[in-house]
Amino acid sequence: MKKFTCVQDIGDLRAALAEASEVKKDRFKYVELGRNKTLMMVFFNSSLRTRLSTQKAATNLGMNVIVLDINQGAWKLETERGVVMDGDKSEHILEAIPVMGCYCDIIGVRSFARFENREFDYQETILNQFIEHSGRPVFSMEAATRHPLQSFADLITIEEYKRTARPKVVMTWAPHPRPLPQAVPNSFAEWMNATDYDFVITHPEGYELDPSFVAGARVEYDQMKAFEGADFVYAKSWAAYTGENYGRVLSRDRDWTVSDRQMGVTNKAYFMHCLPVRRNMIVTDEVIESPQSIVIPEAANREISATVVLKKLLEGLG
Ligand code: AN0
Ligand code: CP
Repeated sequence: MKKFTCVQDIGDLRAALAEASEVKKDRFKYVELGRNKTLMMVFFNSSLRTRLSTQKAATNLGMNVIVLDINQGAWKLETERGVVMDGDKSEHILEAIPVMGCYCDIIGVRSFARFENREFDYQETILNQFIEHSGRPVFSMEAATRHPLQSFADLITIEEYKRTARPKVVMTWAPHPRPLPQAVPNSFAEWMNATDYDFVITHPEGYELDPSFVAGARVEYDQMKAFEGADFVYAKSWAAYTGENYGRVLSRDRDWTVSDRQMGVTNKAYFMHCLPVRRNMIVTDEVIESPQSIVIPEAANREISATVVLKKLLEGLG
């Protein structure tokens, strides 16, 4: 594998899931693979799980790890070409990226949507600059439009907990005080659409996602109807995508907060969320603390998805 930014990059999902369960049985099985190889993780945004699980995955594979927080100690980076750099940015990303590439073998990048310009975000301008200019295999640690390490971990988790061959998986929008990226819901939809699950998306009007991610999924605006018979409930807040409203919060309606009311009409659904989660905005204390909540095993699987992805990138170094 030469890069990992979307579901297509991982190849056959069955094979990837088989690798995940192999790694989960013995996470140090490939500890020789990464000897004298260096992973650089570059963060433009905060992280707890991605930072820790990806570093752990790299050490499972015997790699060295360098972490750079762009906003804490690095020079402020200009990202647009052609700008006269007479403001507060000291360095251009077009030099910074190839320099980073000099010191490592693989680069992970976290760079969220900025919500200033939908085209800039949806063209994955920052991630693609890394792919183009670093000279190294690049993987996404959540970019502007997708969070594939999360979605892969989500898929592993559903496979572990599912009670029927073709579970009903419902992704629901939930309220949040601040505008959050569409990367997690886009990516989850992309990965669910690559399976044969019964996948339903529910959200208030105005929160329609990019149609290329929704693809064949069913969209149901009535949340209670969507939850009927669900085996998995996947909650996430996101800001509006459509037109003038791009990046805006349109609703803080706490009727959409996942509570026992909605969980009561499901097929004893498991509750999932990528975390961090705002309690009593996204989900009630009762639901997230219930035995049906699998948010911690879901987070634990981030180590597994990252180990498989780094293993495949190391194998591709040649
Ligand atoms: C981020 C998001 O919604 O994309 C990261 C989630 C993994 N969440 C926040 O910024 C709170
Ligand atoms: N789920 C997830 O990616 O969490 P972090 O933002 O803490 O890395």
